[in-house]
Amino acid sequence: MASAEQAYYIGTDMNCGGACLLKAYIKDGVITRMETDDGNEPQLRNCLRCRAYRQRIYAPDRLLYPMKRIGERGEGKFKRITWDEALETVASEYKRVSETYGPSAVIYLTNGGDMGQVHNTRTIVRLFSLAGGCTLMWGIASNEGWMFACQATYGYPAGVDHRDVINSNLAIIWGMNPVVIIDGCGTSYHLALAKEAGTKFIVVDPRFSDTAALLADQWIPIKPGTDAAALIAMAYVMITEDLYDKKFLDTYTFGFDRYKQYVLGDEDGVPKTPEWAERITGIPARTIADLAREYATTKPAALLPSKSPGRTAYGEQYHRAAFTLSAMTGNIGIHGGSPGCEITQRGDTPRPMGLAMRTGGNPVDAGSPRRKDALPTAISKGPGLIARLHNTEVMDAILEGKAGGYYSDYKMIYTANVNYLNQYPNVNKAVKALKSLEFIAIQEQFMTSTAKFADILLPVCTFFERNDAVWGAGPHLAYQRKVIEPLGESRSHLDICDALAEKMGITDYNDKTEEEWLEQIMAPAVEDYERFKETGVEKYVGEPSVPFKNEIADPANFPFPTPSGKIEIYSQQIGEIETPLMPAIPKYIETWESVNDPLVEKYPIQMISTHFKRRAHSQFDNIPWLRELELQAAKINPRDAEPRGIKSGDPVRVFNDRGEIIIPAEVTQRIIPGVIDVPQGAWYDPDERGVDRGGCANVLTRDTRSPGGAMPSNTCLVQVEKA
Ligand SMILES: Nc1nc2c(c(=O)[nH]1)N[C@H]1C(S)=C(S)[C@@H](COP(=O)(O)OP(=O)(O)OC[C@H]3O[C@@H](n4cnc5c(=O)[nH]c(N)nc54)[C@H](O)[C@@H]3O)O[C@H]1N2
Ligand SMILES: Nc1nc2c(c(=O)[nH]1)N[C@H]1C(S)=C(S)[C@@H](COP(=O)(O)OP(=O)(O)OC[C@H]3O[C@@H](n4cnc5c(=O)[nH]c(N)nc54)[C@H](O)[C@@H]3O)O[C@H]1N2
Ligand SMILES: [Mo]
Repeated sequence: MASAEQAYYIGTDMNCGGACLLKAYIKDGVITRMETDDGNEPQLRNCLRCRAYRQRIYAPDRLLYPMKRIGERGEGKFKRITWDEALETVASEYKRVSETYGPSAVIYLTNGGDMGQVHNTRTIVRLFSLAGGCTLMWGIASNEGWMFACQATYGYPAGVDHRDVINSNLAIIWGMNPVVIIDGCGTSYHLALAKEAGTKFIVVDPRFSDTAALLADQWIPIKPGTDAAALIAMAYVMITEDLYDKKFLDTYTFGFDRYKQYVLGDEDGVPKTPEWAERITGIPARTIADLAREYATTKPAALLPSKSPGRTAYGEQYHRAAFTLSAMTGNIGIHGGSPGCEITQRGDTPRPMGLAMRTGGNPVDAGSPRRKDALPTAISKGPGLIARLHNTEVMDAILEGKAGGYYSDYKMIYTANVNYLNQYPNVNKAVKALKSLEFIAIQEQFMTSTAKFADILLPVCTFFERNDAVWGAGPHLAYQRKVIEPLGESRSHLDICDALAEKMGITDYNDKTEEEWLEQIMAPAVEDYERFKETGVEKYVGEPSVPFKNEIADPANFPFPTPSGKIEIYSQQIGEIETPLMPAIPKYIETWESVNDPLVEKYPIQMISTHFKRRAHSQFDNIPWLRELELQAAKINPRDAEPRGIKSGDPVRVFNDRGEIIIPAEVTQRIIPGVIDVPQGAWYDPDERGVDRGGCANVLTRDTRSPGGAMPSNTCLVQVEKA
């Protein structure tokens, strides 16, 4: 007999940071349709990607069985095998490689994927830690430049609560596009409420983004990678026109005088005037001066810089320059202000939770010396270890090993929750590196560009096929109810780890079931755990949080956790490791591959790679409903397109010394001349000449990091020609 249709609210999660609330209808063990939160305000509505998730779950190309490679690496030819054989192979390869070369020869690669409380990357770190260790990565692809800047300046990272922007009289949205990238569920809704309530919005972005279209009273276009210069020139205007908050600086900050000397040119003979910045940024000097005056004289005002301009060659300088301006205007620690940080769900969350599993301490980390250029007070010590590989240098390390100055020689990788080949710089180098390894195991849901290089493929299920919980920016906590059985032979993340632990002979890996873990984490975090499971969500409706509120209201009892106990405009920690490329005060440093690089003769166009509406990175690129929405195209200004004979829809070659892609052009006034946007995340799809027809931006990006650890994917010169 057919069962009745049932509906459940489910917290979503796929590496966009949204964690919004979906309503799934289930009949006879199948999801029949999906809607979004239609419950109490504030509703946590999904965007188009989650609303199309049904096609992702039931996609014909989902990986449903363990497989082993039968063709060449990268060819994508596989044969179905049993779980037993798959796990046995991974366990014995780990043993062989770690015994032959040492455990650091095994790299565990991971990133976003899903970020539940139970099924997450820690489970594998724990597994390999107990087995003897492995090499881990450091560097958050999204915002390591910001993390570094926060730790140096404030001592810890903090984000703005989107519900507080309504209290701002002026919001400066700097390189941020929440209408598309969500930035925590409900952000664009709260910004729209602020707009209706009279907040003025200024958007600084090389593109007339959807956010600019929706919110901006003024759009200020800027050349990529030059943001620090604009912010520093704004400081110049405030200083020379006496428009800054000296009392705030005296009370709460350290080292402003040194910054002032630099800004005025006492230090290097170059006053950082708006005219100086105009030549660098392309923003007219008058616009910079007006923006400085408006920001300095409107209170409260929120400078809201996103991470994207920080994903440039010296990205941390932009963040530190933004923090300094926020201090100069006294906008830190008050409602409607901002410390110059992005809007983030990692603001003052009402009831923070821990991820479930303790990693147990990774022996490879434990044996590692620290990097000289790591900040001593960084909260997480892992990133400061020499044994860790920066996320942009993994493939170089595989190719070069100890001979190239790396900590180890690398022979095996295990990946989960990452599509490394596609999402990290210099795909062509990565192809070579992956071909050179002895063993590759990939835990995946789809035959991604990275999965094609696997020796063993382990199919992992989606969050609809197991129980978990997520934590979101509503702010809210949401339950992820298992509403259908895992498809095919796919298994949950924790199940795979449990089974692998058994094969590896690790008996003390995990003493709890999924449900026990969940109850342990969630029961203390919610009012009534059973009700939470039933309703699927707990929403918080209190006052918006204010980052650094205590430090500003009561500095004697709440010093900033920096060496001086203050906001360090001059960072003493950076001062101790100072190199010209990592100055102790924020400075403008011209990027490599800038418009003044001699390379512009060959490659005159700056490429940025934005986060795309119809994907979460590479996830959803294969979903037909979403593909209908927008073409993967190189977005180019008519002034660059016309002399090249390029019209919208024409296939164009976008290339540099690192590689070449061919995709259609989209000729648009919505991007400034001299810049193209190739939205990141399209699936790498090389033709017989090795030219990528999928339009993967990372075929072109450079595999290196900023001194502070940012992944500089928005620093990249290319040429564009009609194909
Ligand atoms: N050029 C350029 N490159 C970029 C960026 C850029 O701006 N420009 N942005 C960078 C940023 S900020 C980030 S965060 C990274 C993202 O980089 P990734 O995290 O590698 O990107 P995803 O495409 O989300 O890849 C996650 C993969 O994990 C798989 N997966 C495995 N297990 C699970 C699971 O349990 N659940 C889910 N949902 N998926 C699973 C998914 O199928 C998918 O293939 O990309 C970075 N790369
Ligand atoms: N739809 C969708 N949403 C996502 C993701 C996704 O892949 N798809 N990924 C999620 C993740 S993990 C992350 S980290 C975030 C990323 O969030 P962001 O980093 O904020 O996203 P981007 O689209 O890279 O950039 C935002 C804006 O910055 C502009 N920009 C680029 N370079 C510069 C520059 O040098 N200066 C200035 N001023 N502006 C610049 C771009 O034109 C764009 O409009 O998005 C999250 N949300
Ligand atoms: Mo990210």
